[in-house]
Amino acid sequence: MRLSRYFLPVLKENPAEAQIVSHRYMLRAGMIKQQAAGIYSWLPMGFKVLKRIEQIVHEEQIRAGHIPLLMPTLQPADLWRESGRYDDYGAEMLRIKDRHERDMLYGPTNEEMITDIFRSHVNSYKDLPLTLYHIQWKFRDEVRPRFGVMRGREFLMKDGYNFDLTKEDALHAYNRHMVSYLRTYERMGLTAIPMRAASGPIGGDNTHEFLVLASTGESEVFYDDRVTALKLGDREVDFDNRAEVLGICEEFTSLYARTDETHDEAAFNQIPEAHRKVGRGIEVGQIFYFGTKYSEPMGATVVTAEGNRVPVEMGSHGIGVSRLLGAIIEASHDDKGIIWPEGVTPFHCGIVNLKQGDNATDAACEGLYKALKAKGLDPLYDDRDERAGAKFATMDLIGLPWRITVGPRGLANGVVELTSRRTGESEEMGAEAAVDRIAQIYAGI
Ligand code: 5CA
Repeated sequence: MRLSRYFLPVLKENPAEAQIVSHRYMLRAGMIKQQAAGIYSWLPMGFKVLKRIEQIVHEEQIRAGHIPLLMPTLQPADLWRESGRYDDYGAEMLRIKDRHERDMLYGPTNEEMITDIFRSHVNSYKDLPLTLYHIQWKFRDEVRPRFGVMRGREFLMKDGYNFDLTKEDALHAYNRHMVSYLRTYERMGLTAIPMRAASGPIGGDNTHEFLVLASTGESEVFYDDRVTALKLGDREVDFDNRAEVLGICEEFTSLYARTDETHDEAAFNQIPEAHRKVGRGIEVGQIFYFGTKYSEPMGATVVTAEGNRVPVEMGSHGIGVSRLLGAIIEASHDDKGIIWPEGVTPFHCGIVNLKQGDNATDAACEGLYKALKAKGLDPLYDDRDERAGAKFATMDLIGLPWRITVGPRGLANGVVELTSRRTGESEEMGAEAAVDRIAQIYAGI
């Protein structure tokens, strides 16, 4: 993309309404625009990152054997009357009447609807196990929408639902979600710690939240800091192998890590003092096992091998897709702007032309731009007629992990400059070598 033809409405001033750094940088970098409290338009660069995050979520869900579908945002109230949650949900639910005076709602989550789909089409234990998920907009009329996309009213969530014959099978589905989430967050450059949590309106007693440590997080967390060193890495996981999946879950949950809702001071005090930490975290996902809480009242049953009809065992599993943009920025920025991890960056690298209009630098930049694209990369070429300082400031703000700077002095020596946004270190090399280096960096991502 050429910046001169893109739509990147960067703000020079700090927006007064933004209290935390991720909100400030998302507004300044022209990623989002607020349309009403907690409701945002996703401008092109924000939309691009949102799509990258969605793509990672899809890949990791599919890797774990889960199946994507798409349910609507609007739901009939009658489904929620069947589960008993229509009245329970309270003011957080946006209730709507259609022209026939039928009660509708904008879905805050989809347990009822997926249970309805299941009961309409599945009848036999032979069709289990089954895990269906979608990535869809939700609406929760939060009392205090704040911090930009972090606590929105309209927000994008991945929500998945498992259907199993036995509790044991459903717990395996729970564990499968835990492992797939660990890899999902790692690919986004995040350390998200699974912490024992409380279930709230979703129900059930088995639940973990995934928290990214950040001083601006809304949850108070208590943990053994050795938990932050655990990594899944590129370990191959056989998601059908229960012992292997359980082993990974045990490894990641054996150290103390809890939110304030489940905190146990006595157990916490057993941690050696040097590792005992109290901090704050951003909740980027939550998994639940709740058995037959929805299947029983809604009649989602299967016939067993013995010919008995039983309600299915279920759980639900959510990732805050739009919230993740804020969480990633909270975890990865400096005083100049965002520092995107390679896994989610909107463009793979930036090209800064220090002397727009100069035949040699223009030609070198064009050559780089085409060579990067020919390798399947997605560069952002700053071809505006702007001062170098302004171009650097924009690149730093929008946070592309790599920048290639092209100027007449370097070109005279046959070199361009490759700079890491994270370390600030620069290296001079030939244009071709720079293209190869960028291609190599992204080859494994
Ligand atoms: N049905 C279950 C799991 S599918 C569910 O709704 N879980 S949840 O309530 O925990 O939401 C899942 C994730 O969505 C949360 O972990 C959080 O990351 C994100 N989320 C929840 N509320 C908001 C909000 N108001 N703004 C942005 N993200 C949110």
